[in-house]
This record gives sequence, structure tokens and C-alpha cells, in this order.
Amino acid sequence: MLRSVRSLHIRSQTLVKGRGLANAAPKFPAQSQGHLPTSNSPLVSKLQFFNSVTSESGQIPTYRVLDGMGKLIDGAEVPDALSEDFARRLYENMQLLPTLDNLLYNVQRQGKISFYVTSYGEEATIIGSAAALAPDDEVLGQYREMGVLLWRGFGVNSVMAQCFGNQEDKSGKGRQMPMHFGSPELHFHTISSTLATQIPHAAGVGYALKRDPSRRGKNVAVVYFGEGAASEGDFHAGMLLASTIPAPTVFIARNNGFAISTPASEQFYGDGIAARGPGYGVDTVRVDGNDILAVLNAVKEARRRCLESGRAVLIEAMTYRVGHHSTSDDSFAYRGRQEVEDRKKIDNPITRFRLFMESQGWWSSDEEEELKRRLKKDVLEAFKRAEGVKRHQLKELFSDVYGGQEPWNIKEQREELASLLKKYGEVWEPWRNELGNFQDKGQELFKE
Ligand SMILES: Cc1ncc(C[n+]2csc(CCOP(=O)(O)OP(=O)(O)O)c2C)c(N)n1
Ligand SMILES: [Mg+2]
Repeated sequence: MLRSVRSLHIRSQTLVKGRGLANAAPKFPAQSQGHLPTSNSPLVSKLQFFNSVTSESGQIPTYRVLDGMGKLIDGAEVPDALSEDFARRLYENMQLLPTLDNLLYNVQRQGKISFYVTSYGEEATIIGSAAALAPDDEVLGQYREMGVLLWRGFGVNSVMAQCFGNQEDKSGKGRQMPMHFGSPELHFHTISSTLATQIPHAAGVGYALKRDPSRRGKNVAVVYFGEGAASEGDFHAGMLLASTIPAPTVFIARNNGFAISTPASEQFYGDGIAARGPGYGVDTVRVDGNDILAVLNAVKEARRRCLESGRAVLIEAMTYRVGHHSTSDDSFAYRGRQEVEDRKKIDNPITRFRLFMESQGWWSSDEEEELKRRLKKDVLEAFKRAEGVKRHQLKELFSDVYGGQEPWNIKEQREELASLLKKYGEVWEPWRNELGNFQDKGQELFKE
């Protein structure tokens, strides 16, 4: 199972702790006693327990291409398609994430949006994986994968529209929390706050792709989740489903060290998330999630295997959540400031790739300045614009929640709001002000 992993380069992992080291997967003696009629497992006379999926009794290795300073490591291969243009596009998209994060984090602090989640530190995992996929592969994200949409051309105006919930928000007509994107055109399924629900959904989507003659062998389902979400039963349900149906689904675990305040070391006792793949008979690889070229190679190969075999593949991307969990969190309550400062510098995914680009003669400090200036300007303009756009009509609150005819409960809620608006909408100031934010000041509902 892990043959392909073993040949890759090894680096010590600080995030993956646990006991799975002492007892390696057993090496079976050459002369075994045959096997049971119901199994191919060789019969042996030596009593041996095991607690590792590698026969070398070590942790599962981590694949990387660039070292911490952006230099190619011995024997590593640069992705085939890595032209200068493609590398620039990767770099630009990586830089766009912190540009948006810097602004929108502060905008939330000013009370202009209700919530925000940053991607700080995970830019290589998110952009590298997005770049390895076909644009019409079906993506099911957690909430930290806005970069996948940006890579597919979503644009900063759509990000702002969704975060502000204005009438240009196509993700959910302003009815979702910020960062809960969705885009049928870009094959990005709407984010759900409820952790891990996307994982079994993705196995189902993979299966549906396989059943569709026009997409079989052409597209995969891709699911992102944190190492914390992988503690949910839904992770196991999704993996089992995808491995037994089987379904062409790429499982990407972002192991960023934390599930809000719970460190990864408290989420599992074994060798991280990757150790679980072979348990489900799923091809698995662990990759340095701060190395965009390693992520690109690993996801490309995972996708190829997935399409070829019609089966699931699991990737564990090792990274570090540099930012707070979200705007609802202060991570210095449970981790040291120095740890975070150090992790910003060690293996920084953006710096590492910039150094690589510079070494190829593809990037300069002037271009760096120009890019940062341009991205900041674009993001600021989009923000200013979004602030002035009205919300959808208030009656949209009740539209297309379900397909088909409006069910009784939605009708009841709509009528109740309409009667309250009639009573207080124009006379009570807080409501009058709030209604002023909507496209028609709620007039459509008044008419009910
Ligand atoms: C079922 C469920 N339980 C708890 C939560 C609260 N919650 C939101 S995010 C989160 C941590 C998730 O951590 P992880 O999966 O590692 O993702 P990360 O935020 O690190 O990217 C928790 C516990 C939730 N949204 N849903
Ligand atoms: Mg996490």
C-alpha cells in the first residue's frame, strides 16, 4: 500500500506524535502455514502485535520537493507543467490570500461583517491542491479553502459580495455566514458549518461522477477537512463508503496542528491521519503542506490514481495554522506568541516558493512590490464597492430553500415576518434602519 510513500523523502514531523512507532507492521516469515479459507492472511506461529503501517517501524514519511529555503532537495522532481507563467500564477494566488485576510480580518473587527476565517500559513496546501485539479472536479470544502475558488476565477468581488451578504452574492443570496461560499458554475459545493458533513457527501459525489458516463474517468470529487474534523464519525463513514463502493474521491486532510484550541496531539494517538488510509485499503501519502510543489505533485498523482482505479486516495498535508482559528478565537489563550512567530518564519510557504522563483530568474524584489501593491489596491477597491451594495430583497430569505413548492413551514414563517413588519417595520427605528439595507426596504413582504 505504502510502497510509493516509502520511496519518497523523509523529514521528521513535529506535529504527528503518538505511539505507533514501537511495533512495526510485521514482516511475515518466508515459510508460513498457508491461510484460512476466508482470508489470504498468512498463518504464523509467532505472536506479534503491531502498531504501525510502515514496516520500517517509523512514522509515515513526508514528501517534499523544496527545502525550507526554497531549494530543490536531492532527487526531487519539479512538476512537469511548471512553466514560468504557471509558477507566477501560483505565486500570485498564494499572495492574494493574505491580502484578503489582512483586510477582511480588520473589516470584521470594525463590525462590518460578522465573521471571517483566514488561510494564514496554509496557502501552499490550498493553492497547490487547487492547481492540481481539473477546473470541473467537484470540490467539497470545510471553510478555509477560499483559495480554491479564487484559483478557479471566482474573483475578489464575489468574495466581498458573499462576506457582506449583498445582492451580488450568488453563493447564498446573503443568507449564509461569511466564508460559506458555494458556486455551481465553479463546481464548488456550498460550505456547511457543521464539521465533517462534507466528507460522506464527497464519497457520494465521487460515486455519482463514476455513474455518469459523461464524467466517469474524467472528474473526481475532492474533499478538504481539518485534522480536527477527521475525529468525527463522518470521516470514517466517508472513507469507508469511498473505499467500498468504491468512489473516485480525493480526501485532503489539512493537518494544521489545531482544531480551535485542541492541539493535533490530542486528536489522535496514532500516526496522524495518514495512518488511517491503509486501514480502509486506500492509497495514501503524507505531504509537506508548506511546499507548494510537493502538494502539486502529490495531488496530481492522487487525482491520476483516483481516475485510473475509480477508487479513493487520501492525502495528509502537514502545515501550521498561523492565524487564530477565526475571528471568534484568540489563539494566544492556548499557545505561545513565540511559537506562532517562529512558525511564521520556519518553512513559510510563500517565502519558500518566492525563493525558488527567484532562483529560477522568474521573480524579483521589484515584481514583489508591484504585485503586493496591485493586489492590495484590487482588494481595497472591491471592499469599498461591496460596502455600498444593497442586500437582496428581504423576501429572498424564504425563496429556494427547498426545491419545488413552498412547504407549509416556510409559508408560515414568511407570513409571520410580513405581519411583524407591517406592525413595527416603519415605526420602530432599529427595524426601520435595518430594512433600509435591503434592496426594496422589505416592501415586497409588506404587500403580503
Ligand atoms: C459538528 C461540529 N462540532 C463542532 C464544531 C465547532 N468547530 C468549528 S471549527 C472547529 C475546529 C475544526 O478544526 P479542524 O478540523 O482541524 O479545522 P481547522 O479549523 O484547523 O482548519 C470546531 C470544533 C462544528 N462547527 N461542528
Ligand atoms: Mg486543524
